Amino acid sequence: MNFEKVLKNFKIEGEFVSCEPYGNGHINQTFLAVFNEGGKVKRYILQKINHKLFDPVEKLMQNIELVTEFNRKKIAERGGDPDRESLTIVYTAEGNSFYKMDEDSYFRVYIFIENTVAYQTVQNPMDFYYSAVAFGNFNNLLAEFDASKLYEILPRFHDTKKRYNDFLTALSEDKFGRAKDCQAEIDFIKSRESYYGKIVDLLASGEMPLKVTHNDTKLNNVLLDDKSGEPVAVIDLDTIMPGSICYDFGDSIRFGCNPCEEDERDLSKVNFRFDLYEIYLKGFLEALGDRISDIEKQNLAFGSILMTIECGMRFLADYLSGDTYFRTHREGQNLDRARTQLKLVADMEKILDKMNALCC
Ligand code: ADP
Ligand code: GN1
Ligand code: MG
Repeated sequence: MNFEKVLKNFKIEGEFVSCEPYGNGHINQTFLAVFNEGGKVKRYILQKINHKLFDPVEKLMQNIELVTEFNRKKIAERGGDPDRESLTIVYTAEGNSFYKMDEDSYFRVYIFIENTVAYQTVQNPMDFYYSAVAFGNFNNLLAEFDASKLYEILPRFHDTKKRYNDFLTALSEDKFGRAKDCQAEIDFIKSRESYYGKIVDLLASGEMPLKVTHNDTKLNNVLLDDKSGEPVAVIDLDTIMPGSICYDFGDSIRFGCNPCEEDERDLSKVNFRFDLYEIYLKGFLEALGDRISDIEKQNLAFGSILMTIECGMRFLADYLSGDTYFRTHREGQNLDRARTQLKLVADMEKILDKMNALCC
């Protein structure tokens, strides 16, 4: 790819130096672009947007513009620094928030937020605590955002009943004859069917409030200060949509309470970290204050199980379908990812009462 040519379309000063793959996202392609501006190094994040998923890209970017504008205003009102605490979109010369090179290539650019770090696994429990504070505060900010302005770019994203039906379809098609390699995992998912409607049904009945949520609250979607460790910015805003706070909480737990990488093959190392659960819960509840209802609190622990098994069935469905959704770098990677998730579910099920006791 000719990155220099792509980047020329954006309002960036200085000379192009380099552009390399960056980060660990499974959906978009992320690159770190470096420019020399009068002797000073300026860095940017360039992303090739997965336009087949995020369709239409115009609406995706409209959501991100609305949310970042709203957040930047709020951050400034609080005396914060919007350029550091929020994503900053770099516009094209024509003033667009993305650049369409051809039918298959859509790009966007953000200013790189310097002196921060995004972790793949928890290194220090305080990092996880601060990520909880960051996501809890982000939920607070979104609570004031007018949901009707948002376009639901991935409808029914965390509708676990729908995810389960998609999984069953992938299984019945078994396009690559892979189901025989993962019968235990298939049985595990099938035997927990009673879980899948719990939160969607509470939302549908109005018993649980529908909020605007981030929906992809992995630890690597928050930037922490590389010296103090304190939260700086919540990033990766593609999935901001109506949802439940239990989704945001649960997805953070799914990712952060795993001491290993998401695709660890040695499952003896994948042991759910209750100590980290406790720390995350503390930070999240502190940040939310009274902006969380009893029914939401009562479902935080279950939501962690649900988000983890949902992700497990999504990885497994993708394995069965030939790895077309989550990017893979080796054979069997989506199956390995599914297995880590199911191991974490089994661990959490054993201590659900203990997890619940912390917040109810
Ligand atoms: P994906 O959707 O592929 O997960 P992200 O938007 O999360 O992409 O970006 C991938 C990684 O790039 C992040 O985990 C983070 O390390 C880094 N990153 C993204 N945006 C910024 C930014 N504005 N400043 C600094 N780092 C960033
Ligand atoms: C994807 O894009 P990324 O890597 O932040 C996925 C999430 C999954 C996650 C699993 C839009 O997130 O839903 O939980 O992988 N994002 C989308 O790691 O499907
Ligand atoms: Mg990300």
